[in-house]
Amino acid sequence: MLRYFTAGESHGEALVAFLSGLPAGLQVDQAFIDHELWRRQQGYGRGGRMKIERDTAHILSGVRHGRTIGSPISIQLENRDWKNWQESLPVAQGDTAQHKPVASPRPGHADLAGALKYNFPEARYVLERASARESAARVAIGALAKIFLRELGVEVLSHVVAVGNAAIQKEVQWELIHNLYRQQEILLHCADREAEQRMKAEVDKVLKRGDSVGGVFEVVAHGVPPGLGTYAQWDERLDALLAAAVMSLQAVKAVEIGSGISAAASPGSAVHDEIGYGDWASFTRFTRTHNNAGGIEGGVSNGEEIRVRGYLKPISTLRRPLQSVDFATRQPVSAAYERSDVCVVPAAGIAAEAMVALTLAGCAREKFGGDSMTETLRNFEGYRLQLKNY
Ligand code: EPS
Repeated sequence: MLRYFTAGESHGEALVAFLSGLPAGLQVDQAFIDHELWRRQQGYGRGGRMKIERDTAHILSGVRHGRTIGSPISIQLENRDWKNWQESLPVAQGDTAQHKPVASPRPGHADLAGALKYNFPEARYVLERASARESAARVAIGALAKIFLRELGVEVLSHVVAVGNAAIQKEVQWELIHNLYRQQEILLHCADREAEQRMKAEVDKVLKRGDSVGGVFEVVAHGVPPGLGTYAQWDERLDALLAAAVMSLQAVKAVEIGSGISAAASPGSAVHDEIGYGDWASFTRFTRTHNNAGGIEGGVSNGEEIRVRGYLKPISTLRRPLQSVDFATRQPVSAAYERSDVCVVPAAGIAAEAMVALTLAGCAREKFGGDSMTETLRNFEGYRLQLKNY
């Protein structure tokens, strides 16, 4: 069973991520993990914080001589900004006069709900953990899930479909998404240059107004074998697992599998992917006319690409804040403002890649088992042979 967990606050000393359940003998590529962390930090519309941070994964356990040993893996990511917060957010009692309260909750943020829930007089501690900074820790262990999946021939990448009103209309093929991965610079992580410029204009527009903007990303998993997830039980359905995993990311408000949203308004004949039989592809001879199902039918992967979209609300910290209430006086005031990003759609897409990779890796661990990579790959090849009977 693959299990994972993160800890750490946005301006604390470090983030920590734990991943338990990978087989022994998997070669760990440190440079790949750091490159994934770099990808998450890119994108037009990020705030000043990204000038401070340069995330690198410090592996503390579970990897020896460059390979997993079957023990839990823990990874630490230093918060470089910590040096600016040591006095105001100490672990020990410290000097309370140095505390930096978040005096009025931001609409859309966890501030108010979190303060009410945990009995805090203001929202500083809420912000610290609710912050999307935490997604860096997920990306670090997501990179390990990707390294594992790569051994099974599965790759997981994302691209940006929309920023505000600027959207890419056509389906983007895997090759184009793969090309994006090789880029040295990430603007808005869109596979279409013209659409990307329109997206940039959307960011510029909100920047000028002191506002923020959301959007849509799509995660594509390529090379996924049929048979991951199951309809046998509600909480084992792959679509349900992916929806929860992607929805759990900060600011995601909706998740779509394949063309799920437009399918609701279309007749069945226009939605379902007709089945044919032809040349041997990587897993079967069965073919499809298109992939509206997003690679999942009945909660089971069907051998097509898995496509999951996440819909992001605009960032809730606004330079021109909305109306709120002062925690102390209960008087109407503007919501708190702290340095912030104005657009994080590309970064959220990278974090979602991690969540999709962790989910698929978990299902693959379930299906193929094994305590060492040798055993896991033998089981995987056995399944592949079994599929050849069709
Ligand atoms: C975030 C606010 C900003 C973002 C941060 C998420 O941080 P700060 O308040 O320190 O400027 O930059 O994102 C990250 C640090 C990151 O690594 O993605 C928030 O409140 O969610």
